[in-house]
Amino acid sequence: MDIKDCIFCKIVRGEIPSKGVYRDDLVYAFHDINPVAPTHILIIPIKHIVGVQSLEPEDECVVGHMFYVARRIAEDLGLAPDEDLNRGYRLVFNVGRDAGQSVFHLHLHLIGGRRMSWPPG
Ligand code: DGP
Repeated sequence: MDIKDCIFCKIVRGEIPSKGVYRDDLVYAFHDINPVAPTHILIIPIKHIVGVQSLEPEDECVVGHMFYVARRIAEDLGLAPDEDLNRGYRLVFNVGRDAGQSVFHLHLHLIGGRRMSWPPG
């Protein structure tokens, strides 16, 4: 697929509206259109990367930054575990169609606000 047709590239460029929660030079974070929990945020690189399956060594910094931004957003939204390690949230990369990836622009799901079970479906 051409980058110009990528839904998340269009969101980054503002061609598709989104409810943003954070943006900097490397990443953009916004509310998932189809939330699976009270809080469901997607953190994506500004640069088009298909997914974890296509990461290159030069992408290590942006992936690390995605996790740090996820931590900060989770704290801002009151999801961070307390001193007894209660509460919490889940961070997920779906990698490939069998794992549930439907948008082929790298994205980290930040999901929280309810108890979650394991293993995932
Ligand atoms: P995945 O299945 O892991 O590829 O997750 C893709 C997510 O992207 C899915 O939870 C729904 C979300 N999504 C798809 N299209 C849009 C959109 O146009 N806007 C927003 N905010 N989220 C979208």
